[in-house]
Amino acid sequence: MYAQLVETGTKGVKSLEEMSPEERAFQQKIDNEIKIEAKNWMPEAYRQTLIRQISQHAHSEIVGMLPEGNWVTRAPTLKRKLQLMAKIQDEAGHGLYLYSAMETLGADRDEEISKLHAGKAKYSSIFNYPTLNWADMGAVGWLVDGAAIVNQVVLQRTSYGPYSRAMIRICKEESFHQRQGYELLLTLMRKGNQAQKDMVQDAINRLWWPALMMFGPSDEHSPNSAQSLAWKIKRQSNDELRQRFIDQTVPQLELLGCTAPDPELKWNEARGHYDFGAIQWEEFYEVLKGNGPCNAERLATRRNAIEGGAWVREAAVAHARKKQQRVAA
Ligand code: FAQ
Repeated sequence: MYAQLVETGTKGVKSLEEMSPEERAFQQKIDNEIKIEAKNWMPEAYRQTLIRQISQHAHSEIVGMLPEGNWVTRAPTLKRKLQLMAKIQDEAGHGLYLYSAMETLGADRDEEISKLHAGKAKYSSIFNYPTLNWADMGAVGWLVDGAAIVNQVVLQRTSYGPYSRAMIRICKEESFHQRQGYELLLTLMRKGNQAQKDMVQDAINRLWWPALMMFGPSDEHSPNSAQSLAWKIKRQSNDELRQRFIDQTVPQLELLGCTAPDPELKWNEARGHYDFGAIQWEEFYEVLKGNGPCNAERLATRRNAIEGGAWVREAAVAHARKKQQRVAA
């Protein structure tokens, strides 16, 4: 991949001759699939790229708890409520592993979280959409976790060791999330009344396009991809992963008996892939700028959680100090 990127003169990617001896040794390690660990030398831009991506990923897991949190008190049965709560707790755990992986790069967790709360850090666009009916809980699991898995399965092979190891654990849990979401939708479609079936189609209509946007801008408009692919932080491009997600999701959509809100979605025998319609990138960039339907609400909820929980953290620190003093005495 690296040789290909250099050969094709991909923007911003240095050739081996242009590199310092340290950079060259680093790139050769990457090319030989040797993981980079926290104490190893790394180019500053590699460190910064990882801090950016891992912090955004961690913020996404934490903000991503909110659309589902909206339905915990209204889950239709005890079993569904337990499943939903378990899933949301898993997302919190993913956020914590990822913040820890980010800290191994020298980044400060509180600082990065402050950037999120100040509206300066990104998190996945998908979580700025509302969850309006119960079927959204199935569609989030199936489509949102489904898209997240396609992206994260390849990140298990990312070049930075702590990120790669976090991904291995996260992927196992995401796959349970995807299945519980799909099973929820199948139940509504197979055993539900017409109103429940309509809810499923409505949820798919609203979440389909935002799920495709999760993979990021198309390759030609993705400023970070070339260097991230050369460093094997990313292992496949945004468009390749988006296509894989569509190809594996459409048969599941058909099994549900639902349709996608895309009249151009069609199997292309010659390409061996599904063709699909144009993504509304203006909408994606508006969401990134903070103008999505729920951006303001999501950030306000996170800020309130931190401020409202301050007394708990203070009490925990005071308790720990007292305990330490007792041990020392
Ligand atoms: N939303 O040059 P690229 C989940 C930004 S986890 C917002 O292509 P890159 C689990 C990008 O940051 C979901 N911003 O960037 C769950 C960059 O901005 P910057 C999160 C986006 O990094 C399920 C700019 O656009 N997963 O769902 C988005 O090479 C259910 C240019 O883009 C990850 O974070 C977007 N969708 O590729 C939780 C996976 N796309 O920083 C709860 C790890 C792009 O230059 C419930 N991340 N941008 O100002 C990645 O694989 C990559 O960061 C990409 C973007 C592929 C997301």
